Amino acid sequence: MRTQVAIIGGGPSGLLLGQLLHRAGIDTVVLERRSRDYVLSRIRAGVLETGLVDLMHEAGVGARMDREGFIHDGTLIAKGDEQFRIDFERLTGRHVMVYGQTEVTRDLYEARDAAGAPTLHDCRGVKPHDLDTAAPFITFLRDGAVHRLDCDFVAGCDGYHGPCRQEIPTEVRREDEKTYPFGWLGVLSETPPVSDELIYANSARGFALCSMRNATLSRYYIQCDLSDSPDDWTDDMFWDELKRRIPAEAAERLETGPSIEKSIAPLRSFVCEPMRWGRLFLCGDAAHIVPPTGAKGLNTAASDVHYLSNALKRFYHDRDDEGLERYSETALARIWKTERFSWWFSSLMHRYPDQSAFDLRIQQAELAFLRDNEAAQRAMAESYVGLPY
Ligand code: FAS
Ligand code: PHB
Repeated sequence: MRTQVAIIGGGPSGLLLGQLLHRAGIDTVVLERRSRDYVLSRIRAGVLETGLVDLMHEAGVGARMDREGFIHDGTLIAKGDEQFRIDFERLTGRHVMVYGQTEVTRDLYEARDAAGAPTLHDCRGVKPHDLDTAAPFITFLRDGAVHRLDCDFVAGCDGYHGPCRQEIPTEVRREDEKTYPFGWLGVLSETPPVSDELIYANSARGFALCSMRNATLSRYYIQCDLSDSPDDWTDDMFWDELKRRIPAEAAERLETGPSIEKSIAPLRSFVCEPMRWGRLFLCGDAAHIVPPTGAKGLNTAASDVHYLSNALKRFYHDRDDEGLERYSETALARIWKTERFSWWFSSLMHRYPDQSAFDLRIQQAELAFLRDNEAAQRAMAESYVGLPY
C-alpha cells in the first residue's frame, strides 16, 4: 500500500486532517487501533471554538453542526449561590458552538466514507519506520496479517497514549507536565439542561460544571478524588453532590435522571516539544493535554490541524516546505497560550487539597476581580472563544 500522508489515529485530529487534505487532492490513509463503534462511544468535549467551527465548514462537514449545534454567547460563573455572566458576544464579538465531539467525529467519519478515503480500523502494533528519511513507512497488524504502508509523511494523531510521540528520540524530546490532585466525574443524562448556558461553579465542596449536548441531553461534571471510581458514585449520590455545588436556584430546577454514561477523567497539563521528527508530525493529544476546564483539548487539536494541513498543502501544491519547517514552532506558540488559560481557569475554579487559607483568599479575590473588571472578563472571553490561529 502507498499514500501521500499516513494518519495514525482516527479521532477528531486524524479525521479532520484527513478531510482537509482530501479536499485539497492529497491522498491519506487513516490507521485506527479501535473499532468505529468504540471511537464513537467515547463521550468527551462539548464546546467548539469559532476556529474549529470554521474548519468544519472548510472540511465540508458543517451542515449538521449548524442545524443541531447551539450557539452560546456567554457562560455563567458561580461561587456558592452568587453567579455572574461572561458575555462573549459583547466582549469579543464572537461566540462558541455547543456540539459534542462525538458528533464532530461522526460527521467526519461519514464524510470520509462518502469520499471513499480509506480508514482501516482494528490496526494493531502500528509502527512508523525510517521517519528520518524521505521514504518513511508504517507496519501494522490487521486481520491476522502484517501490512506495510509507504508514504511521504506520517501524521501522529494517536492521542496521549499513542506510540508516535515516543518516536522522537528522548535526547531530542522535551516533555513538560503538571498533574492535578483531583479528577472530573462526568455524567451524561437524557434530561433537559439546567441552564441555557454552561455554569462553571466554584463551591466550598469543589468544582462543578453544568453543560449539555442538546435540549434533551445534559452533561454534568463534579470534581472528585483521584482515588474515586465511577462505581463509588450512585446516580443519586452524584445528583445530590451536584446540587450542593451549584447555585440554589439552579439546584431547585435541576432535572435528574439515570446516567447513560458515567466516567472519571484525570486532569493534566502536558506538552511535548518538538512536534516534528523528520517526516513525522504530531497533532492533538499526541503532543499536548490540557485540563478540560477551559474546553481547549479538542479545540487545540483543531488549531494543530489547521497549521499542519496548510503546511502540507503548501508542500504538495507549491513544493514549498517552509510551513512544515515552521509547524512545530507555530503550533506550540498557540498551544502554550491555551495551556496557560486552562491552568489559570482550573486554578480559579477548583478547590485544592493543599490550599492554604491565604491561597483560598487569593482565589476568591481572583474570582471577584473577574466579576468586577471588564478587562479581566475580556481576557477570559478572548481565550474561551478561541485565540486567533
Ligand atoms: P484522541 O485521543 O481523541 O484520538 C486518538 C485516536 O488514536 C484514538 O481513536 C485512538 O484509538 C487512536 N490510537 C491510539 N493509539 C493508536 C495506535 N497505536 N494505532 C492506531 N490508532 C491509535 N476536551 C475538551 O475540550 N472538553 C472535554 O470535556 C474533554 N473531556 C475529555 C475526557 C477524556 C476522558 C479524555 C481522554 C479527553 C477529553 N478531552 C476533552 C480532550 C479530548 O477531547 C481531546 O482533546 C481530543 O479527543 C483530541 O483528539 P485527538 O488528538 O484526535 O486524540
Ligand atoms: C462538555 O460539555 O463536555 C464540556 C464543556 C465545557 C468544558 C468541559 C467539558 O470546559
